[in-house]
Amino acid sequence: MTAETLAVKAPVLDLDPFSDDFLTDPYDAHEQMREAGPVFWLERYGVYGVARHDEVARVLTDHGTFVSSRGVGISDFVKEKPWRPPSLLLEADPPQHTKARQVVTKILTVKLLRSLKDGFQAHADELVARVAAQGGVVDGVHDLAEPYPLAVFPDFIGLSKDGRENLLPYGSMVFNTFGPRNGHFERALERGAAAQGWIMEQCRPGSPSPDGLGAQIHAAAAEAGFNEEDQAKLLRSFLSAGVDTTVHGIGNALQCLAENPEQFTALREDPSLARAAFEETVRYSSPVQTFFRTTNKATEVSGIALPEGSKVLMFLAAANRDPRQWENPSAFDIRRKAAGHVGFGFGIHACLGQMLARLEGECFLTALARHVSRIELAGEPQQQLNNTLRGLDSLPLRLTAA
Ligand code: HEM
Ligand code: OVM
Repeated sequence: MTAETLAVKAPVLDLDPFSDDFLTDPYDAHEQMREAGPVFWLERYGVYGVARHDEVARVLTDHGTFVSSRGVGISDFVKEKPWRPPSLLLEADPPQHTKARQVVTKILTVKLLRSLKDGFQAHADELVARVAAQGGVVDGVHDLAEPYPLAVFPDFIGLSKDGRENLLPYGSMVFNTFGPRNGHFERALERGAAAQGWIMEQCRPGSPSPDGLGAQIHAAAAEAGFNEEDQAKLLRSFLSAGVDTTVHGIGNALQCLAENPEQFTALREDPSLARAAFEETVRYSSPVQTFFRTTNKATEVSGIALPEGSKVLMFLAAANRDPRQWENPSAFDIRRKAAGHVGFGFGIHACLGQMLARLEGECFLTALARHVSRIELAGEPQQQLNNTLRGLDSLPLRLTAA
């Protein structure tokens, strides 16, 4: 790389990726960003952005240069105190990250996930059959997408039966706080504050029931030499990232299937496509839209120089529809090979819960294929705006029972 190419300046964009207009319908802006160049400068926030699949993958892969320990939101932890003690997983670099990740990976085995399958499927069949039999208009979010993860995930962790209504507001707060201090950030903090006490209490070693995943995480962390505070912080990662993400994934899947009836027909004719349909939903709708990294030294991406201490915003959702990577990227096609999408991230921080998320998605969509013969929109879907997540507040549906 010569000095001249390194001197190339990134194109400047005045888009606000955290404005309501952008969050409501980001797709034209995504194209504008991909077309602007491999790297661009978002002047409103003083951060760089990458929106093409190649550059997003490149930044995710080079975790030695694009670090997570300075925060994966817009705030640089070197300059600003984080609003909560940093995650030992999401907001850590090797070697600390490696150690924390090993503790959890040892527990979340293929064998464990296999042991969950029958129970998860039974819950999904019961819920979907019951809601489909209701007749009339139902809400895909309130009646299906929220209740399903809430029926399986907290029991799996071993959380107390009381207070589970705190899980969604807490997750919504955490994901909003990766963005700037806009209305979404401030309102989420207000609403989430009440949930914090309950979440912290649930994370305390000794709090989760002894037969759940929570107690196993504490035990494995203790064995690896983590003190009680860090044992709690590991479980906190699950309660932060484990519910809103799958709720939005399932809600978005329902919307995609309602809007693309031929895709629902394909799923009905071959329910073994359920897992692929969920994967395509994660690509197409990207429940987690963005994450940041921070450069810990001067570097270069595709010929554009980035100084030390630059915040870089990775548009996972834009990469997942990059025409350089995908054929007909804006078509929802459950038969396509969606592998290679970055909806679960990539590299050392790739989603730790992706196998659990896929299991929930697969069981839910299998139940839908079994118990529903028609799924139609019965009104306008309402987006739930969040600085990081893409999902729905409400999805009016008319279901026909099979
Ligand atoms: C990491 C997305 C479900 C726990 C990530 C990352 C993404 C993501 C994009 C990468 C973060 C980064 O590179 O900085 C999703 C999506 C989900 C989902 C789209 C559902 C459809 C879950 C579930 C859990 C979970 C169910 C827990 C049970 C985590 C954790 C990390 C993570 C702990 C941090 C891993 C690390 O930094 O090593 N997720 N996630 N996620 N996810 Fe998920
Ligand atoms: C964590 C955490 C929080 C939010 C999201 C996430 C997507 C992880 O506390 O580790 O991954």
